[in-house]
Amino acid sequence: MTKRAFITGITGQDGSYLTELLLGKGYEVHGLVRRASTLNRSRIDHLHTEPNLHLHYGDLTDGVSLVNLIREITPHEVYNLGAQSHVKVSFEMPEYTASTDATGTLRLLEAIRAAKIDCRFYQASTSEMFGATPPPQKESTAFYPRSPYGAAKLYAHWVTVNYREAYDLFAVSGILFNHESPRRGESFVTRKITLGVASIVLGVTDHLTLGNLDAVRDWGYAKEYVEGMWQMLQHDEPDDYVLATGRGTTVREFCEFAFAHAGLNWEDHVRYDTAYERPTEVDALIGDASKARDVLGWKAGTDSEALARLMVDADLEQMGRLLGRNA
Ligand code: NDP
Ligand code: GDR
Repeated sequence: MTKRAFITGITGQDGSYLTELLLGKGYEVHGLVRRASTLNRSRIDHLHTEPNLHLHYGDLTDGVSLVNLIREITPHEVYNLGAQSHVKVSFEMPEYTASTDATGTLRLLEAIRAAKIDCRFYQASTSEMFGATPPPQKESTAFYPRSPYGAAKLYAHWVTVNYREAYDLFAVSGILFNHESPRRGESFVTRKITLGVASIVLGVTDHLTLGNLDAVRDWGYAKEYVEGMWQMLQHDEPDDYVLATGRGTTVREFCEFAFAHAGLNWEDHVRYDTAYERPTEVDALIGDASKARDVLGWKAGTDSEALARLMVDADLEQMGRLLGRNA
């Protein structure tokens, strides 16, 4: 039997890697795409001739579209990756963030419940839910979100747990720490840094402007994390799992790794601007993923230094090609 998966957020970083993974496993993949005045599908463009990939217009803020799609597709697995995922932007668009990330999850769960289908549900939860609680953080650590994004995701997490307990839905919440790749959105700090390095090497600019360099994050490689999402849905019992590398790195250290890989000294090129600070910051996130390792056999294989190198290489290659130059 061909399994059908429905992915919200298919055009995002994780959605694109997950689609590749599921197509490779023989799934029929259905993805939710938002209508925009320009096509926003660059991360999945290379898959457009795949006969098992189907895209549908819809939005997490539009409950009717979700009800219709779930009824039409009758998926065996639903991955809810769609979100307004930028923490700083959530301070500027708190209501929209709540509608997409919190109520959007509720809308999707209700659509599944109303369709009365037997389907497994994955919720893209986040280490941002731990917020101010000091590391190491694991599944039983107390939540203390520090942004409208973190608070919205916490609602989505708890409503996922509630639907599991109330309606016996196979619903899991993957509490993922930061994960990056060459497909990472350009305004997240790792990608901003690696793009900055490529721009400096190729002579497009001579500096990069950042905010808080002291924040500690646990950065892993997105391609490995989507494997963990899939593994959570294949397990016998629905449960919640942290995915992380277990290593903390400051933004400053990530700069060091990325600039050094291109033979540069970060201090010669990085400037500071308060505009990139947040009203409330999350100081340190370092995950303990031992439950995922013990129960699922999942383990991160790429640390922040290797990640910085692979992202710099990809940006140099891509930007060099665009500019018609070699790095
Ligand atoms: P991205 O920002 O790369 O992708 C977000 C996706 O959500 C895009 O496909 C976007 O569509 C879609 N989207 C945004 N708003 C809506 C909406 N209103 N209705 C439907 N779809 C919408 O995120 P990532 O791939 O990095 O992350 C995937 C998920 O995992 C997100 O929920 C994120 O919050 C969560 N997460 C991410 C972590 C990370 O480190 N990457 C860590 C922990 C959790 P469009 O392309 O049209 O903008
Ligand atoms: P984060 O990622 O907020 O952890 O959320 P981001 O890369 O935006 O910030 C990480 C840390 O870097 C500091 N920082 C800057 N951040 C950005 N974006 N731009 C800058 O110029 C800059 N300078 C310093 C930030 O203050 C912060 O401390 C990501 C998202 O993917 C969420 O969706 C996800 O849930 C979490 O990771 C886990």
